[in-house]
Amino acid sequence: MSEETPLVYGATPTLFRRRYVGPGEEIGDADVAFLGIPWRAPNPAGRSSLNYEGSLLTPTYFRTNSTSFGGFLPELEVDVFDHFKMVDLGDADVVGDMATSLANVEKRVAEAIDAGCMMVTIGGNSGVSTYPVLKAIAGAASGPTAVLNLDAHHDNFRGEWEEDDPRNPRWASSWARRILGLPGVDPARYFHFGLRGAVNDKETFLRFTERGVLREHILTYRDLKLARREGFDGWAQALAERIIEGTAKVWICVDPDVLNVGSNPDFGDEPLGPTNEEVIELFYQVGRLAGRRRFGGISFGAVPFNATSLHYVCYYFVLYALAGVATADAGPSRLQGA
Ligand SMILES: [Mn+2]
Repeated sequence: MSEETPLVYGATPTLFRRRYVGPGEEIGDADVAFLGIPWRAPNPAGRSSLNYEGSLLTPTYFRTNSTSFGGFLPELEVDVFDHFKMVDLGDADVVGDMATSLANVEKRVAEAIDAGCMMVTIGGNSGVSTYPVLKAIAGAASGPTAVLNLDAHHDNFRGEWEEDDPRNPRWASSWARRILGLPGVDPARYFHFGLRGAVNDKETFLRFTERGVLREHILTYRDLKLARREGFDGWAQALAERIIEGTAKVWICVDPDVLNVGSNPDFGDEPLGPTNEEVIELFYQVGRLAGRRRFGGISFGAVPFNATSLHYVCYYFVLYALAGVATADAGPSRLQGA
């Protein structure tokens, strides 16, 4: 680790103190590119503005909280940054006009993909921080792209973004359906893990299946419960195999409300969710099976800026997914049986 901390803007450090690459600058031989996407969804009536207005601040806080983290995971004996060079691209320009914001995000991601990078992104809310990221990844892939989306909620209301009221865009409640029409995204390769609870309505499954998603790819708490009974690690590996089979790329997306309400002290939304440990294992397995060629990236939406312990959890998600990629085909999972 260099002695001097690279800075994004003012005294804000880069993620994990990696090299900063501003707009138009050379990405060079980086393997992983991080991009902040500070877009806020309009907060719905009756819900806390922290997850909406507050998420504008998340990329900056996420970077600042990361400075004590390196890339070495003693429990795997893998240093992610020995395998992969990561750069921080700063934040995408999110502006008042939706089409411009989407294009700005897509351009930064496409440049990094062109340079051969896997992506790590953080919003902001889902929608602007997810749709154009996946668009760029899937658009550059040589075949179909699979999606592994972790969310307690469907986020799949009908309607396209061009139909939104510009002053009240509906991305946060619609993005998971909107991505299914992106070129290169195969709805039959969309996997949703952790869906549960009564925020979801009766048409939750229908709005996915009518767009080509397979019902058996929507994994609820009932699947998680069965997985625990038969052994979560083996189940996660089998799921990762199903996701990766026949795909050119895989992209992971995380809404942190997927985590069980007791998972960390700073944030919780719903009970009956996966634990941090279970999500970490799943991402590690997906990384291992995808490998460098097929791992497209991992994106986070709706992470509150002040949920510091949740940020720490997200670093594990990133580092374990990348550790999986780094040790792809290196033999059996080191977590299994541990
Ligand atoms: Mn959610």
